[in-house]
Amino acid sequence: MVMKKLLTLVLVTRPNQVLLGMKKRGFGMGRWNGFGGKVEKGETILEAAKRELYEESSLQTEKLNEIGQIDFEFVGDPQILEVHIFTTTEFDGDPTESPEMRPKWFNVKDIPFDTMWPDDHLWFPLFLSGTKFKGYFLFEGHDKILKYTLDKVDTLSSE
Ligand code: 8OG
Repeated sequence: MVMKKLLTLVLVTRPNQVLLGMKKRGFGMGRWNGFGGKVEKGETILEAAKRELYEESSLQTEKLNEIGQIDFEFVGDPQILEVHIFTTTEFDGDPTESPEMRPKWFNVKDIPFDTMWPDDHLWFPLFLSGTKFKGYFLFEGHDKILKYTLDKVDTLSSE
């Protein structure tokens, strides 16, 4: 039986820059990433995305746009991670380090793909050009992609 776990990921941008955080602990530790985490019981995906952004970066937003949805499968793990990816350009507050993340603005030309999840360089160009997408990645461990699909879409299921 396939079990799905819902996760969020928020990518905050300003002109020519994207805010990433260095993950200091847990899943994805040592990699730059957007801000996000598990959707908890009783909250919507959108509520979870806002909450996780605030908890991890101190930024608040009322305006998230869903840009992508990716399913991640790991060999030997029956649980599929269904990650809902959002962007925003409108936020309040200053990015602040949290126990989980150390935030930093990157120029879009200097995104540190070598220290990010290996799938990110494949779909970041879509996100950066405002193109909606759906993907599936099968990983062996956390470093090797065995196969994947990535497609542009007009709408996403939760819209
Ligand atoms: O709560 P936790 O920090 O474990 O949530 C994991 C976060 O990592 C969540 O925001 C979703 C995100 N994430 C994955 N896989 C990948 C990936 O391959 N690339 C990127 N950029 N983010 C990922 O779970």
